[in-house]
Amino acid sequence: MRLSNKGSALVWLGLAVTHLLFTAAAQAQGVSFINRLDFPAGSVPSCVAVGDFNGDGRLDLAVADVGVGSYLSVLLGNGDGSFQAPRNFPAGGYEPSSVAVGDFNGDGRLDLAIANISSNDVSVMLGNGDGSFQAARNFPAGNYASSVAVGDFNGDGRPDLAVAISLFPGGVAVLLGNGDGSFQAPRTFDAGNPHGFVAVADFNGDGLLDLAVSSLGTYPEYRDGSVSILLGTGDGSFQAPRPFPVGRASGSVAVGDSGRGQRRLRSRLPRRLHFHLARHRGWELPGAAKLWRRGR
Ligand SMILES: [Ca+2]
Ligand SMILES: [Ca+2]
Ligand SMILES: [Ca+2]
Repeated sequence: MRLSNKGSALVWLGLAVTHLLFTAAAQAQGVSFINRLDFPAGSVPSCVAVGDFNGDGRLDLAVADVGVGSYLSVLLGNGDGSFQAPRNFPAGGYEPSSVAVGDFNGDGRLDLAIANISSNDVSVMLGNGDGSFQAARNFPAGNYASSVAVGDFNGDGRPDLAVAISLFPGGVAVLLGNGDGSFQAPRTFDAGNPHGFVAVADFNGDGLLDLAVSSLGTYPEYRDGSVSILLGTGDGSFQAPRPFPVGRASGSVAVGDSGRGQRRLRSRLPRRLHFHLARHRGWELPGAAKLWRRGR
């Protein structure tokens, strides 16, 4: 039952995020989309990342599957908007909920980092450059590793990982990369309230990467959701979180240069990088409530 509830919440969340972001972008830019195309991608797809994993110049998809089996599915792109049947790889952890792309060993081939909620770690799958991936290697991250993002936080040219840690004591775990596909032990930074998603950008324009972490707010009402900004210092550490209230629960956060009609917090943030917030009702679902009640 727990798997089903969690999967439902994550899928609902993904759909809500996609709908809000694309609707806002379409309204702002006057664009439209062709009818959607559906492709199978595992039992409970929870997160998707994009990259050219076989080097044919066509973008492919990597999909974390939080369902039974804990797979990472790769759908090679045909270059015309369609994708081949998924090829499943063991994600290396239990209940992978998030996937991010980077070249973690510097061989020019894209690799994957996967946040595993129930094994509290990040698994790294090095790419072979042909669309396949080597067996996952795991690195501890923290309780309920729910989201992962990639950036070079200490400026050594090696990609690092930021992982949202959703259960006590919570925070954002930063795993500095060694450049060979391995990562150092996590260093966890306070990020405010319980939180589930992390995004990377330079929010204050100092050339150093910062973190944006969304928070659902406080159980059981979830009316005090927020997004916290953790400014990067450039050495792999981050300043104390600065929260920006967003009202009801904020489940996911993405970063973009805002345009008219898009949801943003322009008055509270410098420069032109703002948030696109996905506020949703998903956490009112019984399954979602159980998801976040766990461990309290
Ligand atoms: Ca490709
Ligand atoms: Ca690589
Ligand atoms: Ca680095």
